[in-house]
Amino acid sequence: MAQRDGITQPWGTRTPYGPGEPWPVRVDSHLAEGVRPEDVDRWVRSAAVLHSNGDGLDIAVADGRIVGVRGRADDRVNHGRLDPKDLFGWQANASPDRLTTPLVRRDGELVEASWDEAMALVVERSKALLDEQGPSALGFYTSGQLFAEEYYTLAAIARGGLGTNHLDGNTRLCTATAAAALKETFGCDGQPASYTDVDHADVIALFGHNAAETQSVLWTRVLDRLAGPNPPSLLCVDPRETPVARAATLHLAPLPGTNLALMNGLLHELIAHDRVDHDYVERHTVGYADLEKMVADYPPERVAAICGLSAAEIREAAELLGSAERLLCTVLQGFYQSHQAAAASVQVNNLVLLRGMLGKPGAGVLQMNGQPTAENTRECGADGDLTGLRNWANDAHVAELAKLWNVEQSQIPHYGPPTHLMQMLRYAENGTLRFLWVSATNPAVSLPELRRVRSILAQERLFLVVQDAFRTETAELADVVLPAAIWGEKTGTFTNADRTVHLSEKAVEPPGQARPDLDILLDYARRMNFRGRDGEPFPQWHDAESAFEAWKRASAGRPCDYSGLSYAKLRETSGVQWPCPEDRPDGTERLYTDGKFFAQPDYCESYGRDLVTGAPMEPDEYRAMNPDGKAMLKAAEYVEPHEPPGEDHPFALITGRTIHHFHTRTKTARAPQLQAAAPESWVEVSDTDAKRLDLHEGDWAEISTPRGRVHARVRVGGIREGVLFLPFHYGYFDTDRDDDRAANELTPTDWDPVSKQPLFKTAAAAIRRAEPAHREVPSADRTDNGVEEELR
Ligand SMILES: Nc1nc2c(c(=O)[nH]1)N[C@H]1C(S)=C(S)[C@@H](COP(=O)(O)OP(=O)(O)OC[C@H]3O[C@@H](n4cnc5c(=O)[nH]c(N)nc54)[C@H](O)[C@@H]3O)O[C@H]1N2
Ligand SMILES: Nc1nc2c(c(=O)[nH]1)N[C@H]1C(S)=C(S)[C@@H](COP(=O)(O)OP(=O)(O)OC[C@H]3O[C@@H](n4cnc5c(=O)[nH]c(N)nc54)[C@H](O)[C@@H]3O)O[C@H]1N2
Ligand SMILES: [Mo]
Repeated sequence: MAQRDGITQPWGTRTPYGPGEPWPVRVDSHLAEGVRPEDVDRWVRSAAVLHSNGDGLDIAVADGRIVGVRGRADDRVNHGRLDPKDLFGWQANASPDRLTTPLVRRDGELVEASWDEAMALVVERSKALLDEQGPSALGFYTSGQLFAEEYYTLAAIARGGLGTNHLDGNTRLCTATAAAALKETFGCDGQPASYTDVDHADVIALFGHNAAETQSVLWTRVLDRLAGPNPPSLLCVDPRETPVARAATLHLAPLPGTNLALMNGLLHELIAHDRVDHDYVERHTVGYADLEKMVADYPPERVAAICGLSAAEIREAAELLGSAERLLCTVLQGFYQSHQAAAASVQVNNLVLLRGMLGKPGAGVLQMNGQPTAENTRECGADGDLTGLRNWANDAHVAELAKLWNVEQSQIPHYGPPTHLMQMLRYAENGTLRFLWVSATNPAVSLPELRRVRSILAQERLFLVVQDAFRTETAELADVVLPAAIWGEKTGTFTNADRTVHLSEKAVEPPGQARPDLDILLDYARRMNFRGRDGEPFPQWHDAESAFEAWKRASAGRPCDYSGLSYAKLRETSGVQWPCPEDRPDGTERLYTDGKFFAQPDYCESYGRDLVTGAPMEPDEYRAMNPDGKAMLKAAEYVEPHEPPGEDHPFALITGRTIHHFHTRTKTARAPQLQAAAPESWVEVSDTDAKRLDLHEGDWAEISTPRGRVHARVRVGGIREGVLFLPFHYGYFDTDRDDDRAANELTPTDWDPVSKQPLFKTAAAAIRRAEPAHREVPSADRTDNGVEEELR
């Protein structure tokens, strides 16, 4: 068992292996200082929650407290390994500033209240609004970080109980584009490939995916392949020189927002050099002629000019992709949060289809997830999706769900498309949405154009409920704050980016009166007196395991079939991939191995959209285009980004992550090692730009866009000329500043027309040297003690 320094050696030591060999086991662990392995009373089964990788781990418990974690050697995802956030993030559970009682707003102040008082307020307001205006007055904004049981329950309550279609998850900011790209190509969500494909691939291409920092254990798997015999070649597409770029055989650094042009150029080259598996394309796809015609207009020279690359680089990349025998592609936020997000991501699907690289070891596409449980938000229908990856536009699917829930079909709103989050904000802004219940997300830091977000959430006429473990920037704006139990304090299941389901068991009691989200939701349902058609209390389940059993029934026969799983099975097997029907209890490693898709018109999750405008296709159109449910090659034309750099704002601003922090840092800033490793925000500037602007490493700079300005310390290098990068992790909770640090002060209110995912990686910005004026600035080399001081 290795107790490595997870901060200075984030990926640990190499355990090299060759193609087709099993990835060796390496068990990582971290115990609190002074705790020895023999002091641990119990090891409790769980998995990692600070990314989407799904690393299997056990929680160490001593004297009723969490005292550490240990990777599980037999887990199919991590073979024992843990990343820095896995190793240290658990300390946040015991943070002294956890929320321990409900809070309600009285005379402008949040004050402590009992559960009865707080829930009574929530229920009174819900009932009053239902009477006054009907269900469209109420909305829910949830997460990619709860458990499947909780999402399924929330979907049932919002749609089957209240009957509102204002329900979305922060998955809208995260993997809405992954889901959209899969629906457009395969007719349905569902990750085609498996992490085990890393073991077999000879070329791995990462599109806008900094896996080294964001899925560090998966990256360890890649590093171990690179260190072994016959290593794969790597292609990295990212405007920054990330650790992935540094390890890559070939690094393309396109201008932000030009992904679609680049993809069209790569497909152009594959077709021009006949790197197409015509037999596969003929048998399993529709749409080839249109795609061929579209990409004919994207020769390397034209694409090079759009993307700020050389034609030779594009040809070289196409050659690498075209000559691969086992090609694995991954896609993440560099595509999903950038201009023409879904259209560009779909072209990666097209790439693997053209090359016939699907459903066999080492070949396929991973349209990645980001959050630990984002897959569950989508499949349970706690976002804009219909429970069980069903199709909103197919009445038979809605009827199926009504039957499962034993409610009238008319109760489930399906008269129009479900409301996506950015639209809900608009409704709140203009006053038609008057109740918003936010669970496990921190929109006052994570949404674009924060000044606007704050003004919407702070409105008197909006009743804001915030359910969190900490008093976040969003909680500060709430009318009622509900204290939640978190990972390690409650039981439930969740599913990672390659469809692996884990059970996470309760290890310790939550602090004070904090309660599991599931209990809070069911309590609300009972107080609202929701009933099924036979008068029975709705939802018909009452705890985690009965919710899981109900969810299994809702998933049966759908692509995300859980019916062969049980808590008992998940206590035995460390990670099972869905679909997992009763006759295949060990799950399914890869989808589409038989060249059959979930795309049949009566079965598919979506009839698709126009990739440029986002206009939905009619059911009849879909049926005519794809009667046999094949994979769909969909083409799209590149159009210019909405906010290109110009005279006043000459830079392209992108935002993203660093290895040590998770999102708005509610957990990682409370883990001393992680906070000390990255205590303060920074801005990446290229060498050339830094010289020209007389900016030096460590200088303070002001970065501004038409929405606002922030200050950050300069880091010189690691990014292409003309581009700036800011991490989005830094809100205000551990500073005395109120509005000049968070990257989202700068980002625009704009979203992808297909997936409705906000574009966090497209903005025009300016930068200049400038000290932040009005406060003390923490230095970059704070010690652990300094960090703890700050949090108190
Ligand atoms: N350490 C850490 N790990 C995490 C998280 C975390 O907060 N911290 N969050 C988790 C979650 S929810 C998510 S969604 C994932 C996200 O994981 P990633 O998508 O890997 O992370 P990002 O840093 O958001 O973006 C990836 C890269 O996109 C590049 N990029 C920006 N604009 C463009 C563009 O126009 N084109 C291209 N090709 N690339 C571009 C950026 O330079 C950046 O390196 O990480 C998960 N894992
Ligand atoms: N500029 C910019 N903005 C971005 C991004 C970007 O790349 N750039 N990325 C976007 C992406 S991909 C994502 S996923 C979002 C993430 O944005 P958020 O979802 O706002 O980020 P988190 O900090 O993870 O917030 C989760 C909250 O849930 C709480 N929590 C944790 N566990 C539980 C639980 O079990 N129950 C309850 N009730 N609460 C819990 C945490 O304390 C925390 O406050 O940010 C998006 N915003
Ligand atoms: Mo995300």
